[in-house]
Amino acid sequence: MRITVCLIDNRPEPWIRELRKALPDAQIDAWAPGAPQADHAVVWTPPQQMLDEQPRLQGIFNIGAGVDALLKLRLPREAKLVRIDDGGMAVQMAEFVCHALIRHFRELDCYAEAAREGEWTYRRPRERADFAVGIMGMGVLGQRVAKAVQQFEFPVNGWSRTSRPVAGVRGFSGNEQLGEFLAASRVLVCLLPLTPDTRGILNKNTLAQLQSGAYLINVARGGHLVEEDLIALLDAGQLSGATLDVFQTEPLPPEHPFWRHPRITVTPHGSARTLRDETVAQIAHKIRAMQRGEPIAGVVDAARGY
Ligand code: NDP
Ligand code: OXD
Repeated sequence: MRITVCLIDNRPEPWIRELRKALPDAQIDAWAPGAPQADHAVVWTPPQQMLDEQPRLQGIFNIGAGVDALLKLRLPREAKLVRIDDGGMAVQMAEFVCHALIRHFRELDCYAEAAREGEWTYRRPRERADFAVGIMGMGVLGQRVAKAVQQFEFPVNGWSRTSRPVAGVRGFSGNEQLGEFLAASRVLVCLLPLTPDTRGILNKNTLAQLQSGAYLINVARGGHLVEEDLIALLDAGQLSGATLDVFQTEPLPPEHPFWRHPRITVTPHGSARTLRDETVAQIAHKIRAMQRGEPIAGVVDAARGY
């Protein structure tokens, strides 16, 4: 079995070293133009040339959860496209979202500002019942985030494409229930995949349906947010702030207004990083299962877009 590794923006050597340990019988090498035909590929944003030169791939293993970049490419017809399921990202996402939520709810930025002035002042306690958290996308990451948020006793709403009953979460599904979901939420967390149906879903019409003074946490993809609409809603006082981990253009250009907006917190697409050991173990497990002809989890449905 031959595996080719093509990781743009990542050094392939440590991945190859770990993959060789996990799959000692396989021939595993970094992809370069003209590389021999492989059975499987381990990829992150590969060039079209790589896929065109590897028409007999059986599995294309993305080292992340989101496959939006891959689905823009022409893929070998028979290959299964496989995403990472959790792989250590879900707990990171849960801690990141809880941190942003609690920082907003407990007004920790106001305390930090007061401390800089040497002021000993209290903020009035706020009712957590007034801060319902709406999670868009109740998949692997959304469900883990919901569980963590529930631990802090915030009301939780979940929105998905199909109905996903989760204990303690008020569930909404489909476009017909989007308005109701938004109207019931004050803190909005986006954990949707980027697909033709979800591109631009965070816009002036949807964000304006949130409860007054709403807060946005976008940890999914920059393409979900219409960036100028967010700035207009913040400046009009309709939204109270946002934590953004993902952007239309990454890295976020130095002149972008998000960097300097007083109510926007920017992080560099790091809310949940791919962990190499977990990811390699998951990919090796799935490749072995495929060799035995067994079904595997995390196969992307290209027509659905995730
Ligand atoms: P999953 O595929 O497990 O879950 C996706 C969820 O979104 C599902 O609940 C699905 O509904 C729902 N969904 C999809 N399309 C729609 C739609 N049109 N309307 C309503 N709901 C919809 O994905 P993950 O939880 O693993 O990951 C989510 C995204 O998070 C990734 O695609 C990626 O873009 C992003 N991500 C960001 C990271 C970062 O560092 N910032 C790190 C990792 C991931 P249903 O349940 O009905 O199928
Ligand atoms: C992912 C990401 O999709 O890191 O896994 O954004």
